[in-house]
Amino acid sequence: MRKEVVLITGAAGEMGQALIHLLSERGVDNILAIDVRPVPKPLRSRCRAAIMGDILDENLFGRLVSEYAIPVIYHLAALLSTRAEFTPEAAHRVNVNGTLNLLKLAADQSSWLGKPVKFMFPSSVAVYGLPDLETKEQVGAVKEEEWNQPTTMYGCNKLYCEHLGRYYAHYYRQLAAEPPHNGVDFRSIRFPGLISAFTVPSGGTSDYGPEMLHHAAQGKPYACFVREDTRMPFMAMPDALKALMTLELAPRDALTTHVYNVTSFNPSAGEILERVKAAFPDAQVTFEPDLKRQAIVDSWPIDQDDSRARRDWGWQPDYDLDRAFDEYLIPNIQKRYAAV
Ligand code: AKB
Repeated sequence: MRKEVVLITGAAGEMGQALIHLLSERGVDNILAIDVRPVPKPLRSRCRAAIMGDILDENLFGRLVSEYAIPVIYHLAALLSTRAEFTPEAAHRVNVNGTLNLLKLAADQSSWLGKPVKFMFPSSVAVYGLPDLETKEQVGAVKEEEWNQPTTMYGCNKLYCEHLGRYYAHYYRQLAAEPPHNGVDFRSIRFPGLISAFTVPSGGTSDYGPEMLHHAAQGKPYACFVREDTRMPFMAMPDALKALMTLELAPRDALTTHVYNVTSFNPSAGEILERVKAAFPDAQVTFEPDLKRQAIVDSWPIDQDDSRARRDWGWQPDYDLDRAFDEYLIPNIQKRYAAV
């Protein structure tokens, strides 16, 4: 008998680690974690198995098919926006070919299981591309179908993979004698920049928010790579997980699209610094914009319109800016670095 598992790719990444923690706290004891990096030891014991493997490796997929039944996939593995600009072709391989491999796995698994496989896919604010700051200011919160002209490889990859997900959900093998029905139940969320109290992101362009906070908490100076007035949407990690879990559990017939915006607050970099300074008055933060990374954030919207998620599956963040800092980020970060 194949063992039934919940598959998480990118399990050693920021969201992967937080998701393993949350699922295991909720009693999920059959997590199969996959990452090219080792999953941190304390989290490994919360998983049924943790495999160090590459989502581009066909042998890995052979092993998955023969050993496991997989009704739910959280495909979190990706190269983020800044990192992807240094190695765009490698990013395309991981972000697109990797996703294609997972979608194919989901389609195969659904034939084995005789029911749809849930495929949870984090997309990003990076799928939007605004031409200039004036337009960014004017348009405000963007709807899902607006401004889909990303300027980064990562943004292009995420946008295309959303389409691949829709394709696998509705049109995969559409010319076959007996096309599969509802094989892949693809559900995607366009996340804003995420901030966690427990991990620091790497390779992203929204990283200035979390980096500023984590540097200050450790008493390290930080040179912020965007202007003080730079504004984009952010979200505290617990809300990102809440969004993923709520969308996963939503009844299929309540969903009117495969891809949803979610958002919670959108401070400027200067406003993030104000919060950081309120908690760490000695924080040494300077603004030294890197014009190229700045241009990427400038192409992202000031905010995302998440009314569709609110209407279809009752999305509502728990953390506004005050609560995110006062009740989640600052107390947990203080504890985390006091323990080091
Ligand atoms: C990045 O900066 O690349 C990510 C994202 C906004 O998706 N954090």
